[in-house]
Amino acid sequence: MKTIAKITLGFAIALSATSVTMTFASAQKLTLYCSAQEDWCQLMAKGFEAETGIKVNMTRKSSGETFAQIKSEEANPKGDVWWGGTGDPHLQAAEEDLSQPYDSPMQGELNDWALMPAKSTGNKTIGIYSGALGYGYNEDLLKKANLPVPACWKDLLKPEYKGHVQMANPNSSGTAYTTLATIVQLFGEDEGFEFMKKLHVNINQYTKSGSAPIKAAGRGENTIGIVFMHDAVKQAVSGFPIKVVAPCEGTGYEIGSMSIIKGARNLDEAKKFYDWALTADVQSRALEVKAFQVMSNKGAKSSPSAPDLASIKLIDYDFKKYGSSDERKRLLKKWDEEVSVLPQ
Ligand code: S7P
Repeated sequence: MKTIAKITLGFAIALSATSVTMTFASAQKLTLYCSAQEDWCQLMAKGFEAETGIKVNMTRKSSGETFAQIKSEEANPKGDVWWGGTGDPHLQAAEEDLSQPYDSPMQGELNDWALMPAKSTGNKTIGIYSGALGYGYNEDLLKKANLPVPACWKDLLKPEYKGHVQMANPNSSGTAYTTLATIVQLFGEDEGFEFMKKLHVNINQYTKSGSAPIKAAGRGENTIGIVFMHDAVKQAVSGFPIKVVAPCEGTGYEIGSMSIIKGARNLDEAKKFYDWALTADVQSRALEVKAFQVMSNKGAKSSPSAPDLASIKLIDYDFKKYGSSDERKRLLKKWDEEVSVLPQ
């Protein structure tokens, strides 16, 4: 009897240990909101899953759209980590208490610029890459339409470019919000909005995603796309007839960022992903998908094809102001009311 009891007890312990293990294993998951390019998002999700066994449920949306989603889920957060996308909406999320602090042990390996968002928000967001804004054009289409080669922001206002320029909508796209904030910082608010109104006349379409205008140019469906320069380089090195322009007046830039969502259901996994995403090895893999941003880890590899930020005339982009909730809302409202409604 004693032996049977012992065996039964042992079996029960083994069973409950198995079910504990199974429960633990099934809890290993991560919901990732990704605002970089789709192929890079896939690479990150699959790479993390393969290395850790943690199941990743990834959704790709533009920066402004992801911000809006996180805001709408505030009472019942569904995402764990928001990776990629321009820094301004990440800063806004931090200010609106939608993200939570994490002091990653990886911070010591990062460039100073990547730590700026962390310092200004009490570690609620951190830089993962940086890149300059500019535009690209399809050389063949430009020649065919007998158009001059543009070199400056103001060139894009020329009447001959009517219907030839594309950019994203700044409400959905971080790239386009960076464009709006850059133009306002370069020319001042009044002149900047006059610029946006004149540009509107030449715009053939406001896309949802920031890089769509240059992808369309690559396919020969659009002539000039206002995008981050690295997104234009990606098209050029992929064999499309795209030329990249760093506008002569100077230009803004992004600090692409990452945040842990407040109330993350899988906090341990979120922190694990966060640390992993900041390693030199993982950041170097960006080159596999031709993502030519400057990475935040000092040891990450870069490509000779990547735009050289040191040789581009960069403005002193005011992240504190243009990443603040009030300013972002105010500028977007003003663009909606004063620019987007104008006839073309
Ligand atoms: O990954 C390329 C990139 O340009 O995409 C991000 C961008 O914000 C996502 O697209 P939206 O403009 O539609 O938000 C940039 O952060 C990044 O450099």
